[in-house]
Amino acid sequence: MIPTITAFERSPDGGKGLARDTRVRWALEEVEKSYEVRLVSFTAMKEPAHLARHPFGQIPTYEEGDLVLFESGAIVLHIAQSHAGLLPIDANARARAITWMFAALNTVEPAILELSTARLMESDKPWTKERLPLVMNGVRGRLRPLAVRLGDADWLDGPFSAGDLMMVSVLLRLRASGLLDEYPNLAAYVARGEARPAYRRAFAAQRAVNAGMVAVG
Ligand code: GTB
Repeated sequence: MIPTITAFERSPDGGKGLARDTRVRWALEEVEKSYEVRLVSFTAMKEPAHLARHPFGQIPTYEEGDLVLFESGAIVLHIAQSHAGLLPIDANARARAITWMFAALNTVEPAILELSTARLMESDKPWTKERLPLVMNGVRGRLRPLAVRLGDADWLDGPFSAGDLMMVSVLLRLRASGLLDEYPNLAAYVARGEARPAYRRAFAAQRAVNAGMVAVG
């Protein structure tokens, strides 16, 4: 069965791949599963038909037969658990890969989101000049230990896994801030993720939807 995901009809980033449908597309590409995309406008996202798929009126969602999922982490985990290639067979290694998915979403992404909010939504506020360095240090507080743990390995725990897919997807959002460049091994890690053929196909697919649109990020 071919799943259908939802994505922005017009992504505010103009096709830089920063919206969360990209990580779902990437997971599907890694496991070589075809998919269809339903593009939704900001208005349609808040209408009953989409709210039935996603209670918070957001993208991405995932539909496959009777199954309807929301939350990019849950969707990527479902794809990884139901296809070979994104999670190790060994139970302990599998649990560790899932741990890295949660670390990306619960420990690293919140600090990065705070920075995006400060840079994009609060840039005109009088207190942003003072607050921004604190928020940037908050991100460094996550990147530093991550860089130490990664060391000179290619991936976080053995072969590439859904944990890396999620961590790279989260770190990608830092590019414009320059913070990633302070940690050369993390910058190389992200570049390795982006160089994967599956990521390139996912990026190209979302880019094809958004090409020519004006970016905000
Ligand atoms: N926790 C949820 C998940 O992981 O799936 C969060 C989903 C989410 O934030 N979705 C966003 C959305 O639908 C799109 S990805 N927003 C519309 C709304 O809430 O009304 C977040 C996002 C949006 C835009 C950019 N950008 O332009 O750079 C980057 C990321």
